[in-house]
Amino acid sequence: MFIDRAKITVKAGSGGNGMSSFRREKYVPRGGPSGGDGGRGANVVLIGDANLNTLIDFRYKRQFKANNGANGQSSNMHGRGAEDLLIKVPPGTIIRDEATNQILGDITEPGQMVIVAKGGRGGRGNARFVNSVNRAPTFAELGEPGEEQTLLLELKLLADVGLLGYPSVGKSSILSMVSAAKPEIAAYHFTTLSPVLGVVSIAEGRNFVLADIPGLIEGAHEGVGLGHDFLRHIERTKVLIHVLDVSGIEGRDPIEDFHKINNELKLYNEKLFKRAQIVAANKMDLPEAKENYQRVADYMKAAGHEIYPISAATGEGLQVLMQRASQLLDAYVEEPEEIEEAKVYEAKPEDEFSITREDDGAFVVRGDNIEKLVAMTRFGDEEGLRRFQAIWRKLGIDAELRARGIQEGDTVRIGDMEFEFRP
Ligand SMILES: Nc1nc2c(ncn2[C@@H]2O[C@H](COP(=O)(O)OP(=O)(O)OP(=O)(O)O)[C@@H](O)[C@H]2O)c(=O)[nH]1
Ligand SMILES: [Mg+2]
Repeated sequence: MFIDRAKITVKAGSGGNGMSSFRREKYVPRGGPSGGDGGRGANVVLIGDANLNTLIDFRYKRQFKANNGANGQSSNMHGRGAEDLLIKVPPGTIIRDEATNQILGDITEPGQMVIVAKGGRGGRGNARFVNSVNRAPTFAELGEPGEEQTLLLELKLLADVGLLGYPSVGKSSILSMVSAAKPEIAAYHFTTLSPVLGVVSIAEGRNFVLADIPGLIEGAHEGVGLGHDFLRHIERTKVLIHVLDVSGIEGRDPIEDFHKINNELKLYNEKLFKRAQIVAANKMDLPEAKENYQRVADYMKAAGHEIYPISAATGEGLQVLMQRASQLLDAYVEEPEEIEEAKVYEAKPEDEFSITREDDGAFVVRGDNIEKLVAMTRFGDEEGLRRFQAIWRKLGIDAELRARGIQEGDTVRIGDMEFEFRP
C-alpha cells in the first residue's frame, strides 16, 4: 500500500533551569551573584532526505522528543544547549498543524529543514538579574518549556508524468504495459482507487516515474467521484498524458470527455491546467476507434494539441508516446514554487490572555506569555514571586480580574498553578 499521510507528535526540549548562586572568595564575606543560565532546549526539525519516498516509517514511530538543555551552574557556568532532533522526511512532504490544519512548512528539497517545535530558552541565572537596586538577587528563572505539536504529514506523489482521463479509458492498462507496475485493470469504473506508480525506462539511464491516477469525472474539483484527492496527487507531475477512449464504446464522445476533464483541472488549479499535456487516443485496436480517430485527431491538431494513436491492448504506439513524454520532461522548466516561507508560524499576539470563570467559581487565566511565566517562576523564592507579580500587573491581568469582579479569597488558575487572590 502506498502511504502518503502520517500523524506524528513532536516535543521540543525544555530549556535548562537558571542557577542561583554566589561567588565564594577568600576574605570576601559574600561575593557577587554567579548563577549561570540554563542551556537551550533542542528544536525538533524535519529535514528532506532524497533516499525516502514514502511516509511508511511513521507507521512504526510516531512520537518524537528532543533533549532538554542542561541547567546552569555556579561560577557563571552556562548549561549546555541540546542538539536539535532531526527527523527525515521525503522531499514533497507538506507539514500541517493538526489542530488548525494550517500549513507550517513544505519540504521540497533534500537537506531543506523546517523547525516544527521550538526548544525552550534556558532560564536565566541570578547573575543576570543584578541591577542598581538589587546587587545580590537570589532569583533565577526555570527553563522555558519546549513546544509540543501534533503534525499531519502529507506526501504528494513525486511522479514526473501523470496519466489522466475518465474511468475505464485504459490508464492502468497503459501503465501495466510500459512499466513493471501491476495496477488492477477491469471493465468497471473506478477500478483504480489510489494512484499507482511505475518506472518507465526509455533507454539506459533514461527513465521517469509514471503515475496512474484514478479516473476523473465532472465535478471532480468539488469532490465528485474520487475527486479532489487525485487532483492533489497530480499537482506535482510535470507532464500530463490525457487518455481518451476513442472507440467511444461507453457512449461518450471523446472530444467532450477531453473538455470536461480539462475544465475540472482548470477549476481545481489553473497551473495544473497549463501544464504540458499530450493526448493519447487509446483502444485503437477496436474498429469503432478507427472510425472515430480521424475526426478526433483533426480536432485536436486544429486546437493545437499533439495526439498519439495507441492501443494498451496490443502495445501499438506506446513506445512513441513514452518517448515524447520523456522529451517534454527534459524540456520542462521548473515553475517557481509559491511557498510562502519555509516556516510560516502564525505570529501569536504577544501579551494576549483570556479569563474565563469555571463552574466552581475559579477564574482561569490562559495565554502563552502568562503560562510561560508561571512555568518559569520559582514561587518559593520571594524575589521570584515579586517579579512575577510585577509582570502580572504589567500584562494587565490584575486589572482585568478586578473588572470581572474578583474578590479576596477567590481562586485563580494558570496552567498547573492555583492560588488565592489577595488584593
Ligand atoms: N480493446 C481495448 N481495451 C482496452 C484497452 N485499454 C484498456 N482496455 C480495457 O478497458 C477497461 C478499463 O481499463 P483500465 O486500464 O482498468 O482503465 P482505467 O482508465 O485505469 O480505469 P479506472 O481505473 O476505472 O479509472 C478494461 O477492461 C481494459 O481491458 C485497449 O487499448 N483496447
Ligand atoms: Mg485504473
